[in-house]
Amino acid sequence: MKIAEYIFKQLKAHGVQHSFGIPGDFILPLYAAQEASGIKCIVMTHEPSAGYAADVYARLKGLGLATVTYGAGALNMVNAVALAYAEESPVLVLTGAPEVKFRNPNMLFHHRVKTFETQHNVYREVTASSAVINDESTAIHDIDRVIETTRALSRPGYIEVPRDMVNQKVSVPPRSPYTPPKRSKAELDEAMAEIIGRLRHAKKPVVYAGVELHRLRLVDKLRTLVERLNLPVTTSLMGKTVLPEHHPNFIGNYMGRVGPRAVRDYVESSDCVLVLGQFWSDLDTGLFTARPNVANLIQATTQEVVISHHRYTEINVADVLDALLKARALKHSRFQVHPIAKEPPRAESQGHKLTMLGIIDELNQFLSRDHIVVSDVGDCLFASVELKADMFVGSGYYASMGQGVPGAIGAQCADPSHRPVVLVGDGGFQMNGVELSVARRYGLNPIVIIIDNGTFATLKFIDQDRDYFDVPRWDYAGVAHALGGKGRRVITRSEFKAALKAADDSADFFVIDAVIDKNDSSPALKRLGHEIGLKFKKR
Ligand SMILES: Cc1ncc(C[n+]2csc(CCOP(=O)(O)OP(=O)(O)O)c2C)c(N)n1
Repeated sequence: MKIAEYIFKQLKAHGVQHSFGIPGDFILPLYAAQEASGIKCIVMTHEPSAGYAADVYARLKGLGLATVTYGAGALNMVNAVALAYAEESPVLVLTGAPEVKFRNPNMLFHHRVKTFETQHNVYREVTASSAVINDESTAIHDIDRVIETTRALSRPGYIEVPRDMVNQKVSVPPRSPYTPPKRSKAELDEAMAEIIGRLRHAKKPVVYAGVELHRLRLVDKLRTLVERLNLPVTTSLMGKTVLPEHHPNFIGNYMGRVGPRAVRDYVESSDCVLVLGQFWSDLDTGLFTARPNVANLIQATTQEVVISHHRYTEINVADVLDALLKARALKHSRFQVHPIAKEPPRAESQGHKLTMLGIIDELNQFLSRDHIVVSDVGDCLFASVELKADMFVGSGYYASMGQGVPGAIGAQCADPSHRPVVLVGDGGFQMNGVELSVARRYGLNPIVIIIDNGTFATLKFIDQDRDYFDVPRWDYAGVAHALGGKGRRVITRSEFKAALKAADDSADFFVIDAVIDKNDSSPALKRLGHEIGLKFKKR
């Protein structure tokens, strides 16, 4: 079998049906093989977008593929792959390269930087596994290793195939699949005795569920567990929709003093917080203001299990979930989901003009089980704390602007049964909103809501108003029309509501230019600004 045939056959076996990229001369033979394999390449306008689209595709399908040319292409995508690494998304980067036989240091092929290896060296920093396929005898082993590691660790992988290796024939040895690290039964027994003991005696337990459950494909097990034991569940921004938010056991997003007060009170008054697959970053914890009492914490991640102050390093969150589901001692346990205190009514201060609060409230009425929300970075991400969604994707940790529109393309390719609703700031949209022309070309129809405040509001709330935060005003509805879709500018809440209805009725992509005041923001961004003021501004 030819090397390229083998790569695409393996990727298809893992459910990959699309790739995202831009062709270039060093990757043309791979593109031809990709086409022959039946994997459809979505050609984006710019490589960072290919990375973002592959990332969101990977989050939803368990493996995503970005196919980019050597140097100018692959190096142009590094930031998006860094995001995927930081947020544990299994993206495979497949790149072409100059022929092995021409790799003489004195030969200056175009797109080369320092050496032929520069690109691979850069990618080593943002991937969990990588290989340059320059030897037929190890090719199959290397390809298997990178694909399996990408899946198992849910972190990007990198395969570079020089042009003269693409169609080399290799024999395929019997597969030696990835062997996961050994688990300790003794550790698991001891930890479970403690976890079950704590749970059984808990008066007000709560599950704080994180994004790793999604990446490790454990969301069904989480749901079974919380329904069986009737456990309340909170998530952070990163873990948003690990449990669909219309589920009766969901109590809201927990982000310390930046999230809703009632959720914070619930979690911080719990005597047993079962933290599953959560990593504690600054944004996710509301600048580390999420501080449940460590003595009440049971934390299980992909790496270890920590109970109060002691840790077990040879078991992980998957082991704990499995053991909890099997635990006979919990068979008759049913806990209580205490009612969440109602938030005080929110004042719409600006008459009938559209505000962030109005946008959130209207979206909460509009969003259904048929939508997936893809949020860019900016106040739209903070506003999402108060959005009730069943499917949500956002860069809540690495926080790279520009993921929204291309991410929606990846989302709709991965799951055509959910129409993407993109939330994006005007700054974020100006980075790569033009990818909507790609959406149109491939028959995709996201609804794109641009929070048009004429400024980098997030930075303004963190710092103060500055000229260099201004975002030039564009005619976004006009841009949508020029790219072949529909668009509408709205300045009142009722216009926004009507635009959502029109977007819902439209089969084309639909841009809603939601104009709000420059000084307006979501409640969460206001709270974040306040916390930043307390922590950093006085320095
Ligand atoms: C790729 C990238 N560049 C720069 C930043 C820094 N940054 C964080 S928020 C922000 C402003 C976002 O502006 P906009 O998209 O208009 O959203 P708003 O804050 O106004 O809601 C910037 C520039 C970033 N997070 N990502």
